[in-house]
Amino acid sequence: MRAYYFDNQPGDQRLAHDSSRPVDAETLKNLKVESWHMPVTEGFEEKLNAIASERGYKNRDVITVSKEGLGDQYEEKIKAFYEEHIHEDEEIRYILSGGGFFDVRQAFTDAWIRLAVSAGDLLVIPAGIYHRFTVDKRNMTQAVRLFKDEPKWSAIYRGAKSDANTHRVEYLKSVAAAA
Ligand code: KMT
Ligand code: NI
Repeated sequence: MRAYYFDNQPGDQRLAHDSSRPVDAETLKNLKVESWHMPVTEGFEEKLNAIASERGYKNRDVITVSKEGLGDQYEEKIKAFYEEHIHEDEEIRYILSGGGFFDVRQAFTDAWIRLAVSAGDLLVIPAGIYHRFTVDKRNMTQAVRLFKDEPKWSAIYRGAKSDANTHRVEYLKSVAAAA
């Protein structure tokens, strides 16, 4: 997984938007973003199961973010995923095929960091971090999504309410020391 600062230029969200300023592992660690790479062919399920049980994630599904995969819901989902939001749980995704971009906000600077994911990338982003997602030029991301309880996607879009959300407040506290 490659990480770099988003270039903040207008234009197609599926383009790389690479500012040419890389983001190092230390910076991601400080933001509590974790990632691993494990080829889709090599017993990835064991690692995924371990992470799921360690973190108390009981359910999972497979989403195919593409025109074919989402059908009538395609436009709506593409828009919803790219609108800045938080979750009250960690977002855990394992990419099976295709790829895309997870953009996460750096705490305090509010800079966008773009995480370019492809098959084999396992990404954990913390509860309370502002982020968004888009497919890339391949127009297809197939991913395993882990859920703590029911396999239901629920997001809180950025605004006064999300800023005051306890998971947001706790997240900011937890990263403050490293900032
Ligand atoms: C999210 O919450 O940003 C998503 O679930 C994105 C789609 S998973 C490839
Ligand atoms: Ni999300």
